[in-house]
Amino acid sequence: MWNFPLFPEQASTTARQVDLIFLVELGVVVFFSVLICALIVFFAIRYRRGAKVNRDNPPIHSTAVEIIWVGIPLVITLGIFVVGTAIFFDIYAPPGDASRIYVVGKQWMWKLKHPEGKREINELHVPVGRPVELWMTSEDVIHSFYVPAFRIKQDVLPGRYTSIWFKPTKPGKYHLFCAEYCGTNHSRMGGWIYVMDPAEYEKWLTDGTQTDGTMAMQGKDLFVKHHCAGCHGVESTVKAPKLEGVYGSRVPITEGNEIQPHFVVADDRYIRSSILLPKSQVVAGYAPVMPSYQGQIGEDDLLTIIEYIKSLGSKGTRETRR
Ligand code: HEC
Ligand SMILES: [Cu+2]
Repeated sequence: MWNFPLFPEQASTTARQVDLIFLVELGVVVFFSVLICALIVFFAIRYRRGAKVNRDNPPIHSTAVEIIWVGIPLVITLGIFVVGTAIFFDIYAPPGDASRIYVVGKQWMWKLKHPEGKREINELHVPVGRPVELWMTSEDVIHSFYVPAFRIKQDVLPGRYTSIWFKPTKPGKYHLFCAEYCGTNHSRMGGWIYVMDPAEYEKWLTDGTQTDGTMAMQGKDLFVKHHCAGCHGVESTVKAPKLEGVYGSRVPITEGNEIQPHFVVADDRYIRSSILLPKSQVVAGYAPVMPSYQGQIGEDDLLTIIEYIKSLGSKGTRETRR
């Protein structure tokens, strides 16, 4: 715009949509404010005391006027509602080809992880023009992931996964903030998003000192380290479900005295709660012998283990193992 930055830069596809609806609303508000103020002034002058105007038979009812002043605002507000809702749904439904970045908020920093294994703190590198889904949770209190230039802001909650996505449109360096007061150093909980040229990004992603492999590979190590493999592994003598193909499948669950199982979809949230609260949803046909890992595995490692379980195959392949 001008040199006086009323708006942060527009650096994502969402930014354009959000600004569009904002400006339309602002325009509507300004238009009606000016119109109403002008009419007030006009009538105040025209019908001021002593003015020689005709005051006989003032109209006290006009159906036409009433229809107009209900109808026009109705159409305008419904229009804003429809467009706003469409944008809202769009912001929360990542496109199929979005790549995931895992985010853990923690007093007072952002920990970010790429599925390729690369870790970052308070910095995120992404390629331009490719949609990115942020899959987020908090290690402690409520935080909020806020990138003004992308016009995205999403609360990051302990004990829950939330997500939002963006598609950067311009290479550059953009501010990242925490937008939820989260304690003493809240104001310093921020960083930068680096939007890079795709080729440069590939280079950034693959060079470096980290050698512990992709997230799935790291997850496999954790799977062994926490003795999950002792029960879920191929050589296990414990009767535990194999995890190949579980991701995205429909899992039969029996609760309490239920005889007929009901089905739940094994998404990230299900797998997380399977690890932390295994007794809350016991797979039909198995004994509730899995120990709870609450307090023993951090959010970071949980995401990493889930990424490993995902890598074991998803939806559809599961039937073959039973
Ligand atoms: C003592 C043996 C044991 C250990 C150790 C164990 N599990 Fe389990 N796990 C089970 C059993 C038995 C079930 C099925 C009953 C249930 O749902 O609790 C299960 C269920 C699951 C499920 C749900 C599977 C499905 O088909 O829906 C997941 C996911 C899972 N475990 C992951 C893990 C992870 C990750 C670890 C390590 C952090 C782990 N388990 C450690 C025995 C174990
Ligand atoms: Cu915070």
